[in-house]
Amino acid sequence: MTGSSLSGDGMPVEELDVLFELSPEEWLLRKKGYRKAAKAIQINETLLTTGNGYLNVRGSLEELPPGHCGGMYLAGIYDKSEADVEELVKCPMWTDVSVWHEGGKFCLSCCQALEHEQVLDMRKGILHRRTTFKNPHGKILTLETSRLVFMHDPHRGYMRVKITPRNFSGQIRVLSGLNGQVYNRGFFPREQYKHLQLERIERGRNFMYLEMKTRERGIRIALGASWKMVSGSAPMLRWEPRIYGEKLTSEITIDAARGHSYAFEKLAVVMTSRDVPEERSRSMMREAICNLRSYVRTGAPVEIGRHLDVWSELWKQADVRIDGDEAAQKAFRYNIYQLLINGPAKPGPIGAKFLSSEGYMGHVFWDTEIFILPFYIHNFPAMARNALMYRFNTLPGAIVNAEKSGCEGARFAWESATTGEDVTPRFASKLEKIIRFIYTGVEEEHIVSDVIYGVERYFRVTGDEGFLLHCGLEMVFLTARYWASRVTRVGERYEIHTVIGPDEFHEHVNNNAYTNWLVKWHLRLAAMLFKHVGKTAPEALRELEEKISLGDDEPARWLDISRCLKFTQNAETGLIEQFDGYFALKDHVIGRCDRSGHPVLPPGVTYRNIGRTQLIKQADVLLMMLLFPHSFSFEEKRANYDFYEPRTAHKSSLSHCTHAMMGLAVAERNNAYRYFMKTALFDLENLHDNTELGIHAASVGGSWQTVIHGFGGLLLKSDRIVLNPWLPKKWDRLAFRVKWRERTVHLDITHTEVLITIEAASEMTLPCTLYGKTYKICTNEPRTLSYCPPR
Ligand code: IFM
Repeated sequence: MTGSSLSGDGMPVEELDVLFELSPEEWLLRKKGYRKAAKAIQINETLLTTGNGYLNVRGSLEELPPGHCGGMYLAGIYDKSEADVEELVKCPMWTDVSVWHEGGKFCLSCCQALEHEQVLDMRKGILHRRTTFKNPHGKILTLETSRLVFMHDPHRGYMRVKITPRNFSGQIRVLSGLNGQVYNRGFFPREQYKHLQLERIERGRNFMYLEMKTRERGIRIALGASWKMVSGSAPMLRWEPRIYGEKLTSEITIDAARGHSYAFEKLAVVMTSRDVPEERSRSMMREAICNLRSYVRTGAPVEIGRHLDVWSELWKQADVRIDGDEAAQKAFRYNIYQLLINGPAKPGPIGAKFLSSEGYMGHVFWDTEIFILPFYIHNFPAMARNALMYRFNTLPGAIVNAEKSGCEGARFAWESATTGEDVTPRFASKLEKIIRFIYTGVEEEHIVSDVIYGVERYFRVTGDEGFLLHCGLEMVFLTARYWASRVTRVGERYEIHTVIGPDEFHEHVNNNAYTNWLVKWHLRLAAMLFKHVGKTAPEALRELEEKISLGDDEPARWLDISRCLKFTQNAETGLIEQFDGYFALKDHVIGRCDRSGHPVLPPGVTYRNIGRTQLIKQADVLLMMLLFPHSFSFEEKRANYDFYEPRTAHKSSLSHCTHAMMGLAVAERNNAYRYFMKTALFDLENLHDNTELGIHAASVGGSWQTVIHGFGGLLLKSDRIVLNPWLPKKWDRLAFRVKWRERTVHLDITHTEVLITIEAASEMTLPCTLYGKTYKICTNEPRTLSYCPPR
């Protein structure tokens, strides 16, 4: 790049170079070399996603080589059209750029890659790429790009492109596009669904505008972009905006000199009709172009500076230092990066694949409340609230679900999208690779209480009374009402029949222990809250009683069902039967793992007959014990861990983190570390061989919980901090901070000491229990506590 050239906004280009400087190696995810296989391309696209939780863009190469599965996803934008059920819509990306010379494109599918690397700078939320192509005619050209989605302004994106012809001079055409020809993957190979139709396509002096509309709900998605050359002294020979159907490009042709670099800049704005008030949504173009203009006026360096400031604040809160274990540190940082680029800035869904792909159709599962939410609760409570507000806002859909299943109250959907009505697909080709009916939407009902578990955990840590009174309570009561109408009376007790527990290998079972335990807890919580709020906020309770026509006898009935709901545990062994009749099934244990460490099913067991065995897909009873750590003794946990762990096939990404944390709870510490590393590397090492379909968000959230709640041993109660840390041998230090009711707790843990500081606006003392011994901690005064870790 030439020295002192100026960008179109009068900003020195060097300023950008400084902003784009790579962070130290520990913050970088490097993907070197190029493999043509579609799967390899798509895995990188998933891993290198950038975003801000409103709009995320897969890390696709700008020229979109054959086999790519590029896409941009916008939080909460679903559409059904011809698909079986509503799905997250793949939107046009604004990052398309390609470089041409003598009619040929520099593309990795047709050129030799003399060098190729993509580098994700996790600290800055920037994706860099450097490729040197040699085309079939021997022409060598280097392409460098840096791109990002702004964290401070979720509607904007930026990309800088630099080209350097290495061994030739001549005309080079640099195309930048917005492409409305995007499709979601269909159910069958090669099947595609088109969810967007063209609404408007315009070009102007230095801008491109594309407006698409979702076919069913008519949500308009507007993309505006400016594309220009910002440095290099080559004469620009031509600038041609072109429209081809649903696609437009802005094409700049330059007369390039060998060895010289030329830089271009793309500024993009994305908004939907949901982001602007109804009366203005008709003139989306005006909204988008005004936004783009003001963005151009401010200029990229200023915007990038703001973006970096926000990232630095995010990491200040969320970073976790693991000293002594570089591999764990780096993998774990990547997981935090994923959580940061998916935090909902507005009330909205967090899907099981985050916004990294249309895998699982972008649907929201229990993964959100049980696995992902704790990170936000402890770091960014406002984002946690936004995730829970999605559930509150979709209560009407949950009411419809309950009605459809012949019950009262509200039933959160197993898979949820726009309205909260169940969108679980009816068929899938599951593990057994045949098309089969999916029962989870009908039977996997523990989700109803999982959501409430998330509400309770949020309230316990944040103390957000406003949310509890105005949203949480209604969720708790309506779902309690659901269970009261769902249970079956059998003699003196209640049972829950025909469900699927977290272990999805066994369908149509009665009295799944996990489900029943959660329902017991849920109904008791509902009755207790009714009593408590009746005293502390009677007015709010009265309003709610009226709103949902709460019957006088309902809370008492909840309590009665809670007490009498079946839950059995062997008094002698402490073992809990996963569901009625489970112990009578054919006993098998996992005897061996394959070369990648995946459990291998015993001879004769297939995914078709596995339901007749005791093998389970993922933690079920153990997860229940993890969620209610104080309800079970060490011996009970140990007995169940010893029984269930060897019978678990870990065919779900949710399983390993649970085993890591339970391993710590039962002194299986080496196992715990092994399970933790699997969780932390789940996508980075493509452990389930499907990372191309998106990030396993539950595993990401689970790795955070394993470090903080597991190794860090932290539990925040409403009135005290509980700590039971244990660090793996090679960890010298674990340091992090969490938010706790308007306070920030800093923890710096070694093998023998905990340095704790509770940062708060006022001076007070707060109890902290470390391995059973309680200390009074004065706020704003660092305090070192010694401990002797268990061996
Ligand atoms: O919610 C999970 C489920 O527990 C196992 N199958 C995948 C779902 C989405 O991650």
